[in-house]
Amino acid sequence: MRAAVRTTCAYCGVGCGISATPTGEREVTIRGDEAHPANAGRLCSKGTHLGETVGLAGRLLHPMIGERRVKWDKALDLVAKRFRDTIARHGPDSVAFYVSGQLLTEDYYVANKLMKGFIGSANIDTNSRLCMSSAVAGHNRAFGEDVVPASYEDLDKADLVVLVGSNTAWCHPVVYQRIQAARAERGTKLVVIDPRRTETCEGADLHLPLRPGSDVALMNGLLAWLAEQGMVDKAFMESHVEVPEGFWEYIAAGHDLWTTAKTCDLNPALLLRFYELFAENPRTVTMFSQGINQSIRGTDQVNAIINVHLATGRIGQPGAAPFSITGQPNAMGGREVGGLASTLAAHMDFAPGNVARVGRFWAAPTMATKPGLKAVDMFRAIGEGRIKALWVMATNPAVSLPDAGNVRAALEKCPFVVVSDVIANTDTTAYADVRFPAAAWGEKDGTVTNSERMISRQRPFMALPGEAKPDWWIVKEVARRMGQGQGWGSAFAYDTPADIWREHARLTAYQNESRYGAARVLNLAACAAIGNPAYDAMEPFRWGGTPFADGVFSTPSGRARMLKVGQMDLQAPLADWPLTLNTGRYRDQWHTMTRTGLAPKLARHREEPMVEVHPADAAALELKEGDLARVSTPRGNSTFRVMLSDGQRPGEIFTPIHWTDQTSTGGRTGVLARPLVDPHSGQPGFKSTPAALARVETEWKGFLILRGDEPARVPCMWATRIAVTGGALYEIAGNGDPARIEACLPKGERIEAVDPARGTRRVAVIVEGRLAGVLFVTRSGLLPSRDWLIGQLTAQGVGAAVLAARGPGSQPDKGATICVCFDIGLNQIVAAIREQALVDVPAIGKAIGAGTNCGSCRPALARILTQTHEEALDAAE
Ligand SMILES: Nc1nc2c(c(=O)[nH]1)N[C@H]1C(S)=C(S)[C@@H](COP(=O)(O)OP(=O)(O)OC[C@H]3O[C@@H](n4cnc5c(=O)[nH]c(N)nc54)[C@H](O)[C@@H]3O)O[C@H]1N2
Ligand SMILES: Nc1nc2c(c(=O)[nH]1)N[C@H]1C(S)=C(S)[C@@H](COP(=O)(O)OP(=O)(O)OC[C@H]3O[C@@H](n4cnc5c(=O)[nH]c(N)nc54)[C@H](O)[C@@H]3O)O[C@H]1N2
Ligand code: SF4
Ligand SMILES: [Mo]
Repeated sequence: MRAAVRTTCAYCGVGCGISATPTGEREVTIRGDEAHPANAGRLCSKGTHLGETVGLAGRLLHPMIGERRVKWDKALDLVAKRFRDTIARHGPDSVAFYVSGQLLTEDYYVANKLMKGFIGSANIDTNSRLCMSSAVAGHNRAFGEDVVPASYEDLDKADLVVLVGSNTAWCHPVVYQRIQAARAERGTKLVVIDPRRTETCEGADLHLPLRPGSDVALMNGLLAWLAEQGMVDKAFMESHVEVPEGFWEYIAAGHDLWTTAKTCDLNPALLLRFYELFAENPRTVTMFSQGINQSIRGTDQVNAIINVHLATGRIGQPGAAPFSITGQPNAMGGREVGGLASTLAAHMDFAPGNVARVGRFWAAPTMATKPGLKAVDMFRAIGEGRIKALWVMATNPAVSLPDAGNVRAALEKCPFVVVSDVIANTDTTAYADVRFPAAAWGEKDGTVTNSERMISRQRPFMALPGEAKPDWWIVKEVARRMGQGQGWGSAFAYDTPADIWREHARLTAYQNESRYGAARVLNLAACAAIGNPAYDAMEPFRWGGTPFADGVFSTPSGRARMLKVGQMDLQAPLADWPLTLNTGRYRDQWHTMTRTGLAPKLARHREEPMVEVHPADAAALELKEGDLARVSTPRGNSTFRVMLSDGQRPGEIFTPIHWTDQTSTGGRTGVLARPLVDPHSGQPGFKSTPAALARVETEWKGFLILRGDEPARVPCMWATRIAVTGGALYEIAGNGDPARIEACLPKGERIEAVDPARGTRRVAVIVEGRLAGVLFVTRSGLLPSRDWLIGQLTAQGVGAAVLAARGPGSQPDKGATICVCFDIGLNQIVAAIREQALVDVPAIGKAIGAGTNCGSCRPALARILTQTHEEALDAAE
């Protein structure tokens, strides 16, 4: 066994430290790093199961031109030539990079430098545009710099944590556990502000199920009430905050409790309880994410939150801060190097002094002098033919951008598309002229910055497979080729990530003093001369100390700014689109599933893409649990499995963002959202789209289980695929003769059973005593549990009994997996609660183990307990 390598999780912005011990060439044991301050050894379900995702299934291992495998030199030369020619003919703004918060800081830095300093355009934007850009714009407006003035330690010290538009229990589980620990240890109060009753609400003192998009009204209402109670910190405001003309008159008018409750569609007593909690607890952290950012008024929503913190002086103090929690592992690193089209580099914008300074530092021949196109505009420009060469790195825009149907049309039309990815076939690589095989997590080497500005190392513990190369290497090789004969060579002469890191650190410190204008908090001077061994051994550290602790902000006056922000008009439902579509994440999947989709254990929590519907809406539409239904919006439509949920507000439905053409014939949320964006940040309003819902009838339903990891195209209306141990499970439904599905089965010994009365057809294929594939279809009957059959994929001596779908002593259906670590399903948990009269979450843990490892399922266990007890009471009545 090799020594453990300390690295950082591949997924969310919590940035948990991981201790990875390789146990084979592509095998690793994953544990939480107890010495990492972000998680102190804890990991959530996704981090815990990273080991299941490091195999080579589906990996892109060689440079490809079209479907042809080529040498690196050939692919790099072609990309350099096509970009150079396009620029020569149509100018620098005719090319673009679309990058990602899943790049390392070093990768990001090189891509940004190439575009903004050498190509001379700022057409480099990142998927962080879809994620954090409203927070960035809000920070810049309020503080004069994009600084998150909070850390996880503030969560330990706060007396009140307010989660706004954040499903923390699922999306930042380790932070959620930290909040729950603070509740248990010191009675911290927790308020959740979200239109849906998510699992995050299970451990909260108060849930405000507000009308979507009414957050500005809520925050302004809070501010008006605080002002009325004399709770404004006048001394702090006078010394440290600029208040716009007429601000308090504006807040005082029309923001009383009753009007606010009406706008937000909230019970006034509930709202007042929140106001009182806020008043009682000066140590408040307000943590927000996509429910705030992903709105066409996202920036105003961010500033409405910051206003409240400035007015009460709850900033720069222990346990008091507005806290924008980031999504991706390196969303923050991208912001630090300037990877957004609207920023230049190192927290500098495009002011002429900054352009000149960065140009000097880079010795850049052709500096970009103005912001470039933001993601949605960039893809519009591609569709309109204004951008003619595009390079996509570490993101899947054919799935994740709004109006994804038109994004695909744009990619199709674009004369030259390059994609750097770790996976060979994604919805986006389908449009690539050139594919570059990038190094993946576990192979990559560099740094990431988490939500609280903590920089940590990602370290490799596996060799690069095939011909894969780090993203920074690919970019600098293209840069060197593009610059041939123009003297750019020395600007991209990096040998190691440490070379890039030092340069980035030097740039953050370069002329970063108040005599050059307001000094920037981001200053990594201490790292500017770090040696290679020290870089390798670098411990996690947070930059910026406690920002704004001295009340000095990064604006020219040194004062923070309050902004007069108003509630947007909330539209009444439209006749053709009577519902509102909200979109977001599942607990055990990451984005477009290229990674989490490889882990059988993570697949069983939610096996299919579902549309969550309030029971009253479902009744009106004659929809039952488990039906298929089509969600349509002005931009497109897609099919989902119906899931009834009284945690939805009536009139609102929710779909997940994870499914793609690789994993399902339906369930694509990206095609539904409109390309409408916030005017300041350009961030799309993903959380609110007018929609309609209708049942989709199918004549039969069934499932298909296939051994091996080669994906099959199943010719029917509905087919979704998940990884299972030893193969894949497809849930299917359709019309016409289901016999055609048998074409998906492999060749081998075939056994079948047909029941014409129920229209049931069961076919199994056995190869050398092992199950190779099985198809179950029924028109009116029930389908058996898949669990036992899946187990047969890895069993020996399988025979005709397989058609009975259960063996001697086989267990009843476990139900959807709730506890991933111990593979415990809903039905097993309900049975344990009933049979052993369990009363709380620890009791469930003691009885059957659920929730005792990573803890991600504890909120779900709490909910199952309540529901099971309620059902028992109902049954007793
Ligand atoms: N399991 C998992 N975790 C992840 C990710 C993942 O894919 N899977 N992705 C990571 C990334 S990149 C990101 S950006 C984060 C996102 O993390 P979150 O922002 O927590 O996740 P979302 O599910 O997108 O949305 C959060 C909540 O906003 C609510 N919301 C919708 N409209 C409104 C509104 O008008 N007002 C308010 N107050 N709330 C509203 C939604 O109902 C939803 O519950 O998660 C990160 N962590
Ligand atoms: N409707 C709706 N849409 C949304 C959202 C929403 O809430 N609702 N959320 C938005 C948000 S916040 C986000 S962050 C985006 C996420 O959306 P995307 O960024 O499109 O999603 P990912 O699946 O993370 O895409 C990452 C890609 O990079 C590849 N990859 C992984 N590691 C590496 C690497 O090291 N190098 C390279 N070159 N490639 C790599 C993966 O295989 C994958 O293809 O989705 C956005 N879209
Ligand atoms: S909370 Fe989970 S996904 Fe996020 S960094 Fe930690 S282990 Fe990874
Ligand atoms: Mo994100």
